[in-house]
Amino acid sequence: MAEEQFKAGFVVLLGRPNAGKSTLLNALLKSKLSIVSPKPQTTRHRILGILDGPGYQACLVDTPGLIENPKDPLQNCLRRQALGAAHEDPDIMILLVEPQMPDERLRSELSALNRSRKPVILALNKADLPAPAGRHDAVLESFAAAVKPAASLKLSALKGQGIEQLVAKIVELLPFSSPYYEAGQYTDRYERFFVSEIIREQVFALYAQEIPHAVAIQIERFRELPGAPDQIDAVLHVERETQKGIIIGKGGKTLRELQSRSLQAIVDFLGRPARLELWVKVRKNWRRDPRALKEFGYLS
Ligand SMILES: Nc1nc2c(ncn2[C@@H]2O[C@H](COP(=O)(O)OP(=O)(O)OP(=O)(O)O)[C@@H](O)[C@H]2O)c(=O)[nH]1
Ligand SMILES: [Mg+2]
Repeated sequence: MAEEQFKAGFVVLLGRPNAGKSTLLNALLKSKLSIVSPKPQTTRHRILGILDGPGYQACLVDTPGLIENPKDPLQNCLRRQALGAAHEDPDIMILLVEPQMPDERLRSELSALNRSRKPVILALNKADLPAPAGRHDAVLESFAAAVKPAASLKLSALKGQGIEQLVAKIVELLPFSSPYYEAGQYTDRYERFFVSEIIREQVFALYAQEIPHAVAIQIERFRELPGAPDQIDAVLHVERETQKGIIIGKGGKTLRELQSRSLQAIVDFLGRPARLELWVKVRKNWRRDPRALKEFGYLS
């Protein structure tokens, strides 16, 4: 294809925590790249997933949910990451909303965000869930009035409904450009990052309430050994002794469960055998500690 006909650009996914941004990224890529949980504030970094198709390359950026009122420095970091992605002048913004969102503030925030007037695709996610008649259209209309989208659509990232239409819209709106990444490159992050995210996803699945939000993970060692399983050592940092006790569980039972679930998911991801050891350490109030936030990769 002649270079001037190729389309490529950056497409940022924005929305409130829990709107389904990471589920949508995975659905667009037809592969699990970003972790998902029923709890808000799951994603803590921007995550790039590269979607190559005939004549186009869409560089999709998952973001942490836009938190309205950050309550600690970690939440501040998450909010800044999402806003930063919007301010870096993406070619397209996908604004993902939910049927239940009574989001006056989000509407005005988002219309203010789009200073460069790049095309916005307004997408109502979770359209598979029952809602009162007319609710979906009403939500779309109220956001459309604020953000003046180039396109509005309904979809279900979970069920894969409306994804093809969304891809078609993205391709239509992408600018003409040569690709940004080599064909076949799938993301810009290393295995180490995904391994820590896989463990974090299992933490979300296994522990209740606030616990997952109090956990940060560092991969201390990731050794690839010829002819032997990879050796991965990960530290789970928690904020208090009591949380450490909960993570470990009676007689170490819960931590063993976490280790075995995480290892299974890591081996599936890597496609090769691995060994995984987990340690739990207390890093007092790390969510409020700029040094810790920096160390754990949340603050640059
Ligand atoms: N019913 C339904 N549930 C969905 C859909 N998309 C996502 N979910 C669920 O919504 C929850 C949140 O999904 P995520 O993809 O983690 O949401 P997120 O916007 O990335 O959340 P943060 O990372 O916390 O900002 C999960 O339980 C998903 O399974 C959908 O189309 N329909
Ligand atoms: Mg997410």
